[in-house]
Amino acid sequence: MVINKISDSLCSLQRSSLCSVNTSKGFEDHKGDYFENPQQGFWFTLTIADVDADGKPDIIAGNLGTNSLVHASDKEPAELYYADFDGNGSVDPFFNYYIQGASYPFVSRDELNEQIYPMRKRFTSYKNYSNATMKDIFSAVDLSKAKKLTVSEQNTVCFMNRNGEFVKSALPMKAQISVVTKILASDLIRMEKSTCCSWVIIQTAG
Ligand SMILES: [Ca+2]
Ligand SMILES: [Ca+2]
Repeated sequence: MVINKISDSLCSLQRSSLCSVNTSKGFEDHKGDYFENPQQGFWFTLTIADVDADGKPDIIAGNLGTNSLVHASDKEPAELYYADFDGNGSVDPFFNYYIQGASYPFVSRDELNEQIYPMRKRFTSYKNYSNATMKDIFSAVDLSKAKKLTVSEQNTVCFMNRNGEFVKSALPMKAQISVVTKILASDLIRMEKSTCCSWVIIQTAG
């Protein structure tokens, strides 16, 4: 199926789903119809524009950018484990990302101890927490029971529509300096003569 009308679809901000289709049964996840691989990013905003003026709508997706302590890639994804680890009735989320080949929790020792009180006995000093990974904090059984979200793309990107399949390419470095929360796509130079999008303006969180 070739997408000619993006308005038939809903582009989602869910981390692992970028395209849901409004069907008679409700919205269904159809990303597999349009994307070669799951596109797992920190998606903050999506804009539809015919970037190459071929008559087919393309997708510009705002993301975290690369100027961040957090790094995510296919080989070293950022992960969010969440479960009620201490059984007190509230969900405990733990975000992790890779540093020099090992994935460490984002939270500080103080934040961990505040979230899960019994951890005070396990990590009695900042030093013994400094190199702790998720496997040091939680048992394999606890982690296997937890749910997990994964991010492997942090660039703000453009998905070019190639006969109904969207092919990803990262925007230039200037678009990666911070979180992209808003995107304006328009041909600001030749607006009356062409529908081609020659400019993409982004608004960053900073
Ligand atoms: Ca296009
Ligand atoms: Ca809890």
